[in-house]
Amino acid sequence: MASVAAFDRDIESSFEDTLTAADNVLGRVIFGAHSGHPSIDDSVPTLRLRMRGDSFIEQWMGSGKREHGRFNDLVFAHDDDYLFCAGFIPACGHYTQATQRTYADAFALIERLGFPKLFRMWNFIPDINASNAEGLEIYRDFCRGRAMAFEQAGAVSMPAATGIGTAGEGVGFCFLACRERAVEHIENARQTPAYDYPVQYGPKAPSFARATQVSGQRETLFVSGTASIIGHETVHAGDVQKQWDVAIGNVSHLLEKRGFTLASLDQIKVYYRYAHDLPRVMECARSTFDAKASVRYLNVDICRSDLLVEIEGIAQGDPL
Ligand code: 3EB
Repeated sequence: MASVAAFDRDIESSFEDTLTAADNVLGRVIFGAHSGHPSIDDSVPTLRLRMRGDSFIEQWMGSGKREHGRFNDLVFAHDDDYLFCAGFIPACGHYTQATQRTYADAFALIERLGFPKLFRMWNFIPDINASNAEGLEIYRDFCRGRAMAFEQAGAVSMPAATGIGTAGEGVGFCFLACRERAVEHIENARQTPAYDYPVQYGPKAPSFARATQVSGQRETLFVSGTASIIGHETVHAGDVQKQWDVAIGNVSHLLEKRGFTLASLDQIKVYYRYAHDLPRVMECARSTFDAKASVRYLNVDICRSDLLVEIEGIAQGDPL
């Protein structure tokens, strides 16, 4: 379609230490001291997440021709190409229904606004390894509601995602979607697709793809939160160095499958469970990633209690 070429622009993100001019910002995530319902600040949808570790602002840049709004509890902004949307589920004893409802709103919104191609989601879940009011792990409770929403939506495919802890109270989430760009969800031969995990990991499997590739002027590969899981099993419980190596092996496999290398990974987030592992994890990152890559470190619980580290990032460019 001729109109597509005119708006052929890649989605770009950056990590900032302070707020910058709002003109072309589609959405912001503030990793800091506070969490709560997202707001629209200066016309920019803004999600605040209370986190331990680095404080920083993730910004998603649009073309400048923005529209913003609210839909039930969701805040959003979009330009001609991309939609950023954020939401929040207050802390509760049972997350299944609230998650299902809020995700259903999100799917209704992308349908209504005409951004059907969901390509990246983040979910920040409080007390992720604790039990809910009925004794089900909160991550599994969340996964059940999310899976029901995907089942009901039918047409929405599961994108690259992160499901991770937060020090805030309530689930904060955000996602990116686009109108008509080619979007491809990718699995990893080393890992069972998360949506096929056996029932031992919870009543409904996690709903996400290992990576999603978006085609624009350049190709962009969004790598999901990736941990030390081979097949469906955690490997190297208790050993952060070995977990790092397996997680990086998983990330490399995905990148190479799409013609990228580890050196092209950027906008990296490293999630680590124990504060005392930070020096080791930073050393691992220094010896793994390109020196110019931006890397932020977040001290949070991870969706399986035996996981110590999880890694996500974005590769952008012309693959080999
Ligand atoms: C795993 O199965 C566990 O729930 O959205 C990575 C990425 C993980 C996303 C999610 C969970 C999620 O690989 C970690």
